[in-house]
Amino acid sequence: MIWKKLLLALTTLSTAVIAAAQEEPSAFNMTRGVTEISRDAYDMHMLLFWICVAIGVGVFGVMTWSLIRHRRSRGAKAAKFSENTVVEVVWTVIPVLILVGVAVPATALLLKTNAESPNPDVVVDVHGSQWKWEYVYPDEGISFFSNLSSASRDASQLGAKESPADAPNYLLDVDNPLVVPAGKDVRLRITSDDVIHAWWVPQLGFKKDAVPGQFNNIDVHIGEPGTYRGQCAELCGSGHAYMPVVVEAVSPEAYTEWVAQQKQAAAQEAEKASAPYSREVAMSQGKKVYESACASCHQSNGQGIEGTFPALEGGEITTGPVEGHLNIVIHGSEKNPVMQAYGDQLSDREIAAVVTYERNAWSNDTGDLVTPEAVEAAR
Ligand code: HEC
Ligand SMILES: [Cu+2]
Repeated sequence: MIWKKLLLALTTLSTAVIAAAQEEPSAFNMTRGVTEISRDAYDMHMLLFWICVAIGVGVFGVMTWSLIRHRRSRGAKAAKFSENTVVEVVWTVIPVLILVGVAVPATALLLKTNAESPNPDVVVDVHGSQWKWEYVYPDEGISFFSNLSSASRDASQLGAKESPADAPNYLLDVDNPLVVPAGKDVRLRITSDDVIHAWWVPQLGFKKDAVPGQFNNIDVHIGEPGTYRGQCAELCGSGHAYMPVVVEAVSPEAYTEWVAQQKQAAAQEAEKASAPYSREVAMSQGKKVYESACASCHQSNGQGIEGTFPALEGGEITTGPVEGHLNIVIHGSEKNPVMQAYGDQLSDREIAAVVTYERNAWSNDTGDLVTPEAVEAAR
């Protein structure tokens, strides 16, 4: 047993050493990351690691040597003294010196982590919300929700056809990643719309709480283009595992192009949203709202999740009187706060569209066309 443990410890140690020497990602060590902060944190970690190794080797070396050298069979006699001022001073002073010596660079790094650049190139507001992230680019006028990818969502269902192993980057993939330019200063202003979440991407080297009513700022400078994945790191409710973070760092040129595309798409959306309201427009707009705001719980196929989220296909409310349907979407559920009030999050037209969609999608065929005026009246 003890040999197995020792062997395991030795293997772990040697892997860490080799990985450190080669700077390759290791299954045992923390990641070196892609930002200056994460690399500094990694270097600090390795420095402390080697200090601990040196202390460990020193202490256990002396202990082992003493045990062997002063064994009874060699005729060793125990010294009989209590209290030794010199020894006590030494074993107090040395650890204090080590701790202070470590605290100084660690504090300096902590301060550096929180330093804000005077002129960030891009500002993004990150909103945690049960259970997705919303990214708002105030200067570009862009905003979108980042939901769990449908492949991960489907594979997470009880009795799903796909197994988690089939979903690429299971629970670490989203429909719309956060896009930022590589090589630029990006200010993330992290907040929450409901409970406390935390925005965490290991390779960026930090984890920041998303607290309602407050912005926690952090500056990120990603050197190399790439895709970096993380998760919500604060237990935030039953969907906590289903709100991953994906950051795509792209070249500044690709970023400019992406911004232009997003703006164009937003303009097209706005045009659609102001098109005369008809059944066809309502169904297409409603499907979009449904996929981004409702499908994470009620599922794209309207089946919900048994025992947790009610099915909307053939549901009592979705095929019953329009008033009841509008009421739960606008004001939320009285019985279960997980079904939020969408009255403040969606416009009259969006609510009208999504309710129309739910009443006519899948096998629901009430034939109702719910109008924005009806929503306004029901508020
Ligand atoms: C976070 C998960 C979640 C999201 C997102 C969500 N719902 Fe719900 N929804 C629920 C839960 C839970 C209930 C059951 C509430 C109850 O028991 O009173 C519910 C109930 C409903 C019902 C009543 C169904 C019935 O037969 O009882 C409707 C209609 C509905 N939601 C529509 C929507 C719409 C429209 C959206 C998107 C704008 C949405 N929901 C988003 C969790 C969610
Ligand atoms: Cu969360």
